[in-house]
Amino acid sequence: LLVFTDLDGTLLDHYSYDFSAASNALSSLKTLGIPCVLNTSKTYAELLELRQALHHKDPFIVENGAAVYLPVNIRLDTDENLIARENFLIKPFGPDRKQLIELAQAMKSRYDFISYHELTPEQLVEHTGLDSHSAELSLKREFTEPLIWNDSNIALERLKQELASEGIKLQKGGRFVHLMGQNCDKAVAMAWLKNAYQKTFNIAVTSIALGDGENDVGMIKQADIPVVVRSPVHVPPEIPGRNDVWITDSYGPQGWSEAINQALIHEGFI
Ligand code: 2M8
Ligand code: MG
Ligand code: MG
Repeated sequence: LLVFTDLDGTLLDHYSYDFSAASNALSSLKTLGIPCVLNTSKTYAELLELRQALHHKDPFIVENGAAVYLPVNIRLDTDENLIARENFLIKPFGPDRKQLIELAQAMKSRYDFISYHELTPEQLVEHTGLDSHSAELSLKREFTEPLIWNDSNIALERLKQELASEGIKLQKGGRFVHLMGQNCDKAVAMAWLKNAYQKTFNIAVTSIALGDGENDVGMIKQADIPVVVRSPVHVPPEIPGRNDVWITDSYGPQGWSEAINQALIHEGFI
């Protein structure tokens, strides 16, 4: 079993970013040796800190699928030249953020939004409820540029069409719309990593994916066990083509534990 999980609104509470309700289920995964891959909109800098708090040792995926980070001690068969950085090997999928910032600047006169690079840590704190240190870590982006979208949904659709021809997409997150590479997706990064595990251990891996938002739909759709974690702020997203989705009763980390425990029973671990 391989777990892929979103963070904000899923493993972390939407408002407080607290994960204590999921601690027991996280320990169960650790005890059973089941990798728990964090698959999030957050940055590498944010993940370094969060992983310490979570005692997390497994691979993780940053900025909405823009890059997979493999801890160097986890040897996976990937047949590719990965980039080495600190204690990790990186598989990037995304364009450089610089290109996205230039694009955002060029769009500025025609659409109403605030781009991440324009935000001060104080404004980000205000918008997200992150503490100021976490806000600074969130600003250290490498592959994506989140936007606070103040324009209409129609304008958003129009911009999506415009960007498609440039290989760029707009991905809705919990609070932001993320400007990013067309080929970057939580689902694509998940498939790459699942494949690496299967190749390395020469077994068919069962995957479970848990998420609460629109940016999680692709990864949930392709999981063997698809889980939508209930959100206190929006209705559960539709997972097209799946009629076997588990929707948790509880919100956020509480719902996450519920689903993990159910999956462990379902897969015969407990
Ligand atoms: C952003 O990500 C969330 C994910 O759903 C969003 O789009 O609202 C990112 O900027 C991330 O780095 C940050 O930690 C998070 C805080 O809510 O917001
Ligand atoms: Mg989320
Ligand atoms: Mg997220």
